[in-house]
Amino acid sequence: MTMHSTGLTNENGERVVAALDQFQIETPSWGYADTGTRFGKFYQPAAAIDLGDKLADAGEVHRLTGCCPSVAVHVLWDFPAGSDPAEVVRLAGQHGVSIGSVNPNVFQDQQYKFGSFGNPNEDVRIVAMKHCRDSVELARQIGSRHISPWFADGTNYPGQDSIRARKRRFEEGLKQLHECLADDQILLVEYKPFEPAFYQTDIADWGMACLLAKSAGPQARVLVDTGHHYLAQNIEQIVAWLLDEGMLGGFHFNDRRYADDDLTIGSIDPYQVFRIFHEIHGYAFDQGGTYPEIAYMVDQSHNLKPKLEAMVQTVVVAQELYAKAALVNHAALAVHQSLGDIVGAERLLQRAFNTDVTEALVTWRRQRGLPDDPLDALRESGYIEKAANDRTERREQLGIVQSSSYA
Ligand SMILES: [Mn+2]
Repeated sequence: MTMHSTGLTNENGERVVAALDQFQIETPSWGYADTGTRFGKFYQPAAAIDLGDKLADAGEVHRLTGCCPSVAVHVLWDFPAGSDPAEVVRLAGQHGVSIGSVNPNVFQDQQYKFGSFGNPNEDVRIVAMKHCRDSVELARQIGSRHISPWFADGTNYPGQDSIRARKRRFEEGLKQLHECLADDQILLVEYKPFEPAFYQTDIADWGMACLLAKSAGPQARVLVDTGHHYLAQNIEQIVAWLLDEGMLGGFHFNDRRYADDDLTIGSIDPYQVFRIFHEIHGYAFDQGGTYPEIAYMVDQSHNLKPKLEAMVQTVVVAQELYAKAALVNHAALAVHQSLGDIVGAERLLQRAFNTDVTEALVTWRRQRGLPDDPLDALRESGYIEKAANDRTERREQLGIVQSSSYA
């Protein structure tokens, strides 16, 4: 058997390289700033103060990993009134990244106490729609293709509002929002079973998201946030169904042990992430090797781990699991499946999962002039210490207090 310079067989080495070449991950601007749980924040001296810092950090992650060329932005947090979109695009370019998905914010303001698109008050629905339409327009100005609203909508008590009326308000709202998309823009519909609403969330699962996306129009897709599922839910099955329906638009990567924990991906259950990626590689194999367009994004905001380290760790773990999943021999798998050979089929997955792809990843990185180990390189670069010093000084000048109280 000939060996590739990756330590794998030639065929497997090529599979890993081909997989990594088309796997890009968008990091979130909010993952670089001081954010935390609803109970409190633990501030980090190196946390980004403004959008410039966030873009610099995202640029550093891309410089180290070579696979994170875009940054997701939050309209309210990153584009305060009066900010110039062209200037933001220029700033991103200066840091070697581009602006990716645009996330409207219809959950933070006081008026959204009873929801946004699902709110029983039409005046609030109009305000929410205007913000979302403005976000689509902003996305168009900065050349962003993905509009990714997250709706905190739902109710906390039985009888609080009509579930069917809320459903219809969402159908109407998403349809209206879809109407203002440019031809190449995609509306991502994200779902979540609970929190902050604890009786019913208006878009609670992939089925509701899929129905709403289909009724909204041809440019709407479902966004799978890996943390937004009940315990024991088979996420790869959801992914397989969405792929088969042509409705999988993207992912928000994170891991969880209980609910929406926003832990680094693969920290709790790497085999689940592997199985999700396996469905995607299998789908592409069935399509003659063509991969569907999927927006891979990170949705994590670390309160305990150093933010930049957690981001790089997330990216390299995702790459590793994506590469492992690419090693499954789909033709052989089909044979096992047709013979009813369950053990043989399962072993193909287990063998791929247990294959050490470290060397293959190093080879891929060296060929692209990237550090062998992006996390080691980050630690050795002194970037975090420098950011901590510079930003602490700037906070003092700006009078920003990283207060220990809840904010
Ligand atoms: Mn999310």
